[in-house]
Amino acid sequence: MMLKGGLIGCGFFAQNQLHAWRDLDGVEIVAICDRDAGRLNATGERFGIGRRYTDAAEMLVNEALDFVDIATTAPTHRPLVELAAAHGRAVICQKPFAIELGDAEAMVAACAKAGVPLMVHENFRWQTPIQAVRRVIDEGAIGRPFFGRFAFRSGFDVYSGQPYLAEGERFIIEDLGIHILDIARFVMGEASSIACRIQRVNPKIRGEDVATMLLGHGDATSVVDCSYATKLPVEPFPQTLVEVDGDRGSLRLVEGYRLTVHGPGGTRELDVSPTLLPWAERPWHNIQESVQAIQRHWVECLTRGAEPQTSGQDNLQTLRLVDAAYRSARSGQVQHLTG
Ligand code: NAD
Ligand code: 89V
Repeated sequence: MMLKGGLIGCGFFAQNQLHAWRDLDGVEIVAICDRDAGRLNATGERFGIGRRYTDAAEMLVNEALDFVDIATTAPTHRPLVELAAAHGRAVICQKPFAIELGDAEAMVAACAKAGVPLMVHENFRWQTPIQAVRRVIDEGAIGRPFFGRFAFRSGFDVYSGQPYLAEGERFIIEDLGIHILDIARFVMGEASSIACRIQRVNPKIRGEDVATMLLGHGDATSVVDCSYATKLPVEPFPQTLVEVDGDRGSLRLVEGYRLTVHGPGGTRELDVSPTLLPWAERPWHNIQESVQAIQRHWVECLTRGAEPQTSGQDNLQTLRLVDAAYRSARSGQVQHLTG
């Protein structure tokens, strides 16, 4: 069966999603939409997609879609997700799913009421090195994790490709920390508390570009630290470096996609480099490969009727951490999560 999708938002990141869709079996993007006709047509020409709309509502009325892929920025997510749900279409929505938790809860409720699957495009956990870390833990190679560190420290210029990142009152937790918090949940399990400090080092941007967070995951602890103000001799963008200590060993994922696993059986060095897909470019290839992986997961879930890993419901928990991190940074108090 060939699933038919319609993509809304033909901007910077959607190009990766369209490349990935084109290379996946069993799925085809049959229509695209952007309210900017120039971007719409340039993207349509690039990917050979003739059915083009500047109005999402019109696309939903005219096209027989199995799903809608929303690749716009957060302020438009809720109206677009609700539109897709009202038409009974399955939905993928880019991160950040919402800025306000209430909007995220409303989207989850709208899709549940319409009986349509909803997945947040939270792709960082699908990166090859992160999957390798989780596999090592699942195999029991280091025993029960009691400490984790998830570090994304970089000086890469993200602002030229995504100018809006420099303009918002909030920046690094909302845009990037959200991925790293999701990785911490994926590796260490659900978090029950968070404390956070933020800094703005780059005076040319509006929001915070450094965030340091301490999480409790039951008995285990993790540190999630993010920075776009870190100048290093070798620029690691977009790698998340990981340390996990378990009661029988440890793992270290270091720059250059090298994973060292130490346990009762000895020490192993693994190369966990992402594949450079034919359409990808360094250093983005790590993220680009994860886009293909999460979209493959979506096709498998829709085909089997299974719940995607990063369903809307699941992503509420990551968003609660983001929200609590900002509250902690404001108040100086540890925030405890429920639910
Ligand atoms: P962008 O501004 O380059 O593109 C968004 C596009 O959506 C624009 O072309 C705009 O005209 C269009 N649009 C907005 N509202 C619309 C509407 N109602 N109907 C039709 N078109 C509409 O943004 P971007 O940098 O591509 O980011 C998009 C999203 O992707 C953001 O939420 C961002 O956080 C996310 N993102 C995710 C990753 C990742 O690894 N998952 C990486 C980068 C960006
Ligand atoms: O993945 C993202 O959401 C991007 C970036 C890696 C630049 O932070 O915005």
